[in-house]
Amino acid sequence: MTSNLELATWVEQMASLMQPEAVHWCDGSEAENQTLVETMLKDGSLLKLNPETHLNCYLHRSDPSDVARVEHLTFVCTRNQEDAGPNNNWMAPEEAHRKMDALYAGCMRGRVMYVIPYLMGPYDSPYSRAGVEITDSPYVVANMRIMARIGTRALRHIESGNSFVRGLHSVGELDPERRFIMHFPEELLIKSFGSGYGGNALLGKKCHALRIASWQARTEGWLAEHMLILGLEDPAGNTTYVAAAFPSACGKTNLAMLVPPAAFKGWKVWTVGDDIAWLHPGPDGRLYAINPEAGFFGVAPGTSMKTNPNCMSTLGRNAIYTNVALTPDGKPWWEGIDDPEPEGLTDWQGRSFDRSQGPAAHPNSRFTVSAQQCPSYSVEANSPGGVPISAIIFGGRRSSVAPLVYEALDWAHGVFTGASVASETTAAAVGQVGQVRRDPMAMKPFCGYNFADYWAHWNTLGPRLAHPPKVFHVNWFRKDAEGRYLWPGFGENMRVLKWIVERCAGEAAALRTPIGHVPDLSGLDLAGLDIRRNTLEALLAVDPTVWHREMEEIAQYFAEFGARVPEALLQQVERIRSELASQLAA
Ligand code: OXD
Ligand code: MN
Repeated sequence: MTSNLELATWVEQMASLMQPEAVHWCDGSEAENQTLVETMLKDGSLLKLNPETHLNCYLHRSDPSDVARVEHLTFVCTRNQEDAGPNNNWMAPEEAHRKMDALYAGCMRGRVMYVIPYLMGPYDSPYSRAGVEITDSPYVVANMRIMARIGTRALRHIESGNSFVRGLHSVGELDPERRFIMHFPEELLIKSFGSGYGGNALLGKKCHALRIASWQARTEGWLAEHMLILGLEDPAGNTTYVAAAFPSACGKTNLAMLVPPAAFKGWKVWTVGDDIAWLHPGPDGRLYAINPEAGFFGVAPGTSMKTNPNCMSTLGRNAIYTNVALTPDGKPWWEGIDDPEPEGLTDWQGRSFDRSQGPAAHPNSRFTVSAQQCPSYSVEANSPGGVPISAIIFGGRRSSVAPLVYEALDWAHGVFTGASVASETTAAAVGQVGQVRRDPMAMKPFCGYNFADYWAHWNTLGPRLAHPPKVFHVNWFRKDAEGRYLWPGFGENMRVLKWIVERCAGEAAALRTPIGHVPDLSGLDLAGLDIRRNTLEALLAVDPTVWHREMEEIAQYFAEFGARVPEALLQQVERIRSELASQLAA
């Protein structure tokens, strides 16, 4: 099935371990997809949605115990435990292989083994990387077909001598007690068992494009990041590209597809990616970004014509919905969608909806859809050389502490700013929601090696760039004493993006604080926005007492990484602490 001996041998070995009934090499064609869809419609793992409103769209209901990434069951298996770092669960490679191979033995009896060659990144880009996922889930194949560039062309890429990441996946029996997602970065290998859910099963995404790629990026001098990429076009037609890292379910898809408010005539936002960016130093000393993915695997609840009209227009056809609710006329429905809750709703588990049993759509319910369908998809999104990044934005979900936006003083301070990001947890991962945790660069669940080494790697990158991006931090989620959001968010975030772009051009007023430059009250363009002055002051406030405590917590967090923490980060802690102390003493 392939002229690549290494690949052919591996597939043969895996087939003899897993003993499938048949082996199918995916070509990525429409005909193949139709056959898979038919199979899934027949066995009930897909339901056809109303073709009049949702042409070629399907609903999948996952096992109720398998609805999110399982961080506690996700491991990085390096020879040396220190290399995985305190930020990862670790298991010795031999033990992990033994465990996984025991689970894999005979696991595909009576099932088809699908072999999916895929490419992460645009065709013909020197930055793109190949992988091959072996899976027994037709649902995974159908999703991978949207999220990555799969099939014959990817296989040719591998056959022409390019290396590839190997990914093994079986849904097993979907038993939460027999579920593991293992990474072997030194072997460019992923082994996943027991889950059919997105990030655990679509191995091109988090497992390859973040965990394995971040490891490769460190050894090769680039960055693999949990970032959206967007282009901001001004009325004169100049486009500035920014990359922005936010933890899961904090609005990356909404920001990537933002529609500017009416007062911003002539401004446009172009979407390059909504979840992952691969960043490479370019020949001109700027940082260039590609989106390794080809589709969006977005969180459905909260998505509406008000919050994300571009996304809603993307979703009407050729989409797979997972764990959303179903209306009696066969349409997908979720909390926060425009249409009011209809009579006779079926919830995400296929039960007649009863509010006392929880929300109708699972809070981490998703859509999978091709980026090509997005009205704001950038013409540069498939550019082999990527787009030049002028600003990097870090963000978290903080109801207090962090101001709406601030700009780091320089690259080293920017790395500190990213490394100290904290955010309240969401439903994207199994576990308690709403807990503040440190999520450096929004990579806590995704960095495939020791965070201390990762920060050191970030530190080396800026000085290699003649024109490094400026670094910012934003927080759309600050609340008042009554728990109400201070900032309207969504399209209004354009005002913050504009300030960022102006700062990159050396314009826009700002005040220097110990944590960075915060907009002057006159610095943000508030035309057409009804916001009180005291609300704005509360949004932009940097309280030295609160930040003094925050710095304590950051210092404690860094201490968890021991002597490996870069000195440059500790110097930032000292500088900010001493500036805050002088403010408090004054
Ligand atoms: C995702 C996530 O699916 O971050 O993108 O959980
Ligand atoms: Mn994500």
